[in-house]
Amino acid sequence: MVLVIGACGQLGSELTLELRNLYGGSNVVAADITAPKQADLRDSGPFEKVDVLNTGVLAELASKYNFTQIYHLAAVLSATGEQNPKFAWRLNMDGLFNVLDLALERKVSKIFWPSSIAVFGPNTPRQDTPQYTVMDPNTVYGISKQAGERWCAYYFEKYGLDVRGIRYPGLVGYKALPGGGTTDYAVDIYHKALKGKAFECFLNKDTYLPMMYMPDAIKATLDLMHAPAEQITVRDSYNVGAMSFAPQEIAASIRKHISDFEITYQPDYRQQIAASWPQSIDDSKAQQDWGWQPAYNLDTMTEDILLNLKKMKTEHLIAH
Ligand code: VAH
Repeated sequence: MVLVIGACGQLGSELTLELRNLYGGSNVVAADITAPKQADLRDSGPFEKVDVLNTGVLAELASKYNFTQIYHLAAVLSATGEQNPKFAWRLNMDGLFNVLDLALERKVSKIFWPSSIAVFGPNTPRQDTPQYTVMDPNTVYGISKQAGERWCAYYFEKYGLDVRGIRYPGLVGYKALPGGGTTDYAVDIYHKALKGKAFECFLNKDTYLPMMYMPDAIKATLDLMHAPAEQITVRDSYNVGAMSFAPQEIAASIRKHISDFEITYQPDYRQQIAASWPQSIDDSKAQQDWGWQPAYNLDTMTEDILLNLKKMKTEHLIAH
């Protein structure tokens, strides 16, 4: 049995559906603080209401199902975390400890935990950021992910717990709206473009960030989790990359399909967060250890998103 905590989130909703395709719907328990709104997620397998800070509920869940794998995705992201630093730290850290301790106690064979390029900071080399380098994160989210990485490595080294992690870049998907990230502009822009609306971007036009299309993020996660343990040489979290772009470039990519698409730039507090992160990532360790290779670039991502959003819109219109 597989448990996905944070199954209703941007990554969790798509990862849960893919895991259910792989292992069978009834073998993947979706858990989150609120029930899924997406019909495919709601109707494809069991759901459990879980607050990852409630150890009693987690223990009951582990007794009800005999989990062999846990994907712990629940976290407060970078932008939201800056609005409520203490809660972000508590949920991101105590939530991780609760899951690591549960996994240890119940002898869960594999745990996945998402880190982020947010572990890097203003003094980290920003081009081709190495796997091991200066890390001075200056957001609560980034600090919690850096600390979380160290604790995952500790639970592996001290207790032999098979915890695996990836430093995700900004993730771009069209199926579920993101919540509270600094890279979320890259999701919202497609929805606005398709509605024929101008898009106001909260980052400067030339703010380069490492980004990844959701299908690649899912592939990286499963490639890592399915790799033999002896191939895994990084036990904090792997750098993983796919592409880097700035808002002006995603706008140009959209204009290849929607020629009159307009964008304006109104940087807010999230500009400062983005400016502290790398612009490109060296993921050679992930390539060497478990053969990481992305499939999408900016233009093929744009084409796929706009095609599928138009299809969803048509199906929605037909269905109603
Ligand atoms: C965020 N989407 O913006 C997340 C991600 C690299 C960014 O960790 O907080």
